[in-house]
Amino acid sequence: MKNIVIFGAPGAGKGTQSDFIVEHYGLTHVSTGDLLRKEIADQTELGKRIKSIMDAGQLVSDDIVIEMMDKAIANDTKGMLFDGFPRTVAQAEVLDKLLAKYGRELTCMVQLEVPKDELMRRLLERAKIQGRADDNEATINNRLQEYNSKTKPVADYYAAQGKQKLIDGLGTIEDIAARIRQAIG
Ligand code: B4P
Repeated sequence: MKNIVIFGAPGAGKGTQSDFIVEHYGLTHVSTGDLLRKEIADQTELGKRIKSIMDAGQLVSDDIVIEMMDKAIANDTKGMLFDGFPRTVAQAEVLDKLLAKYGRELTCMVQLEVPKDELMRRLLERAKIQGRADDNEATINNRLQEYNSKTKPVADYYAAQGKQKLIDGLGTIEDIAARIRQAIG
């Protein structure tokens, strides 16, 4: 059973490539961003608390996303693709413990590498199409800062475990999908 993390800066193509990976390997896709946006759309108590945090481009607290992930792993039988999680080293450490709790381990972490100007271009392009509240220049800059200070160290965590697969995230969506399949095997 494969359990894979897809990792990269905002706009690196995590959500986009997730569709190809879950289809190819028959995995359950879990996106913390999608789960959190659903809480906001449904106007739950949690959604009301996290809306301003996400609109500002900051990370939601570890406790909230960890609880969501525990439930998602408990309900899964196929193997999972984690999209947007872990985003801090604390989340990465908990993911290892949660997988062990359910008798699993992480297969690998796929890291999409994309330069900053291209990240900005993609997210501003998406803003025109989808109008996501956090896809504007000021918020994108905050998200990139959060990524550099809190999320980037997660890459070293997986490199130290020998589980990091570095992927060039520039090119057509299909070419990148093929590179990922080759790296995962
Ligand atoms: P996410 O939903 O994970 O948003 P994201 O980082 O922007 O990635 P996304 O998957 O949507 O975009 P993609 O790169 O595929 O997180 C949003 C917020 O939720 C965070 O800021 C945070 O507040 C909160 N959050 C989520 N997880 C959390 C956690 N674990 N802990 C704490 N807080 C958390 O694609 C971007 C665009 O690029 C798309 O429009 C796509 O069409 C385009 N694109 C993709 N590949 C391309 C290519 N090859 N060429 C050209 N364009 C491409």
